[in-house]
Amino acid sequence: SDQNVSKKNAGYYAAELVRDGMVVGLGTGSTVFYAMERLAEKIRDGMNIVGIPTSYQAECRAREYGIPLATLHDYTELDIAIDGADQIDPKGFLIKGRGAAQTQERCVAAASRLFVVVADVSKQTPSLSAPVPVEVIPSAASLAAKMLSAMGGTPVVREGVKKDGPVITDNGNWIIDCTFAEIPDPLALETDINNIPGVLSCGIFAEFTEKSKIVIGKKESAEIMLF
Ligand code: DER
Repeated sequence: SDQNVSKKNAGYYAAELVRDGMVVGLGTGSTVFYAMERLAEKIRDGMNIVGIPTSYQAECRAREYGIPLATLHDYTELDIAIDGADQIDPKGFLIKGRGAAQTQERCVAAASRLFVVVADVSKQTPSLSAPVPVEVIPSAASLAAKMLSAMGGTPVVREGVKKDGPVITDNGNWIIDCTFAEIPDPLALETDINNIPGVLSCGIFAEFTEKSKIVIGKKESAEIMLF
């Protein structure tokens, strides 16, 4: 499909930013898979890199592609991280977490000198409006939902599709998807949500814009988004 071609163009462009010897954060989701596909080719051509996965999905896919893996215990400073997004606003603020991996994604992004976001044009939006995924320890889910409501949100615990009951994250926690009518100050809302007792992290990524490169895949090419 056109969208897959656009995702591939974005992923392949991002993979070209990776140099021999780099430690690379590997994001979660379908767009990053294309970057991994290209990295696998470069590894077969002799490039040496180490990947730090952000989820079981990223880990499993990286192993399939033969990308050598390590953890944040081995490297607390990464050269580059490549990750996807669900929404991107004109200031480069993101909503992530459709894949429920935003907690480890945020750790890997924070550890990386360069944070490369790969997306197709459908992720660009004039203002962030998608539900904000919030990872919370199960015992605090009701308290967190109450506090999110007090912030003007509409919180819903994410239910499994092939599993009855709440989705359980790679870290053993629940996800609350919280919709806000508008998000005038993403950084402020991110900070407020992340400060709720029991919350591990939320899917608003507004703190990495200074070190971000946003790659927008199109049908014929990929372009760096200016913000
Ligand atoms: O869940 C995540 O944070 C993913 O990165 C997601 O936001 C992007 O997934 P996609 O590349 O499959 O759209």
